[in-house]
Amino acid sequence: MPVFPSGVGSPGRIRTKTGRLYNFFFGPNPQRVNIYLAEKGLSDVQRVIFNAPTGNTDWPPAEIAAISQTGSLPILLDEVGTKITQSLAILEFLEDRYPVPDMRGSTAAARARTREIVSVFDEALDAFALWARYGSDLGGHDKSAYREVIKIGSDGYIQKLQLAERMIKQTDFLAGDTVTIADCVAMALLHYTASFYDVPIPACCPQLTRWYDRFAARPSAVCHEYPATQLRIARGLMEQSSVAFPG
Ligand SMILES: N[C@@H](CCC(=O)N[C@@H](CS)C(=O)NCC(=O)O)C(=O)O
Repeated sequence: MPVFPSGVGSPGRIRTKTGRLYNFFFGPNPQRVNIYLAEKGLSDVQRVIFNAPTGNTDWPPAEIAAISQTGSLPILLDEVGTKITQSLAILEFLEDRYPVPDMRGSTAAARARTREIVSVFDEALDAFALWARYGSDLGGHDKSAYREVIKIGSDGYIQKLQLAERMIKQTDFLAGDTVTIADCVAMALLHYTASFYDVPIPACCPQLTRWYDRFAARPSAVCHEYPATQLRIARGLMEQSSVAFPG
């Protein structure tokens, strides 16, 4: 059953202009879009929010199975039936449909910079997902058989954050002086790694840490509760997988 929690994440004004977004309030890909909608101030998208799958529930529900082969969210369906099943494509689509306020950059160079930073955090998520899948008790794998995979994932994650640290400048936001989709993508990832897996931003990334602390205080960055059972198992990924960050 879809849920419609109140507060920051509640569904916007219901109109059919841009169709319907199916999403969770959980996970780095769904949260990219939730943070974006809040920063954009966009209420033209009808939101249908599902409880995060717990592993014990039947997922996907019929409403999602009817439109998706994988059952993975977010999915945006527009008013003429266009279906978009990738979070970054949803952000780009909404930027095309709603150019104001601009959250990509006003010049080709500014847009390229935004996309560069988005790509770095997207790659960081891929590396983190590998680490978490094989290094967390949540994954249920025999960790000793996956030491190399865990190392590739955790090293890759740290290297991408270090790359981001070198790329960002002394600006209020990651790609410049205004909020862009790069902030939404980075915040969704770093909040997830910190608050679900208990993995902090490494000390070698002080600029990124300062940006995170500022952005986390914005209303858009509010995160809803994680499923308690999964959270209990997930916390402490570094200890669970014997990974330490470089000093
Ligand atoms: N590449 C996709 C990935 C989406 C994705 O992995 N969604 C996860 C939540 S983070 C999900 O729906 N998991 C539930 C499932 O697949 O059963 C995107 O960026 O939108």
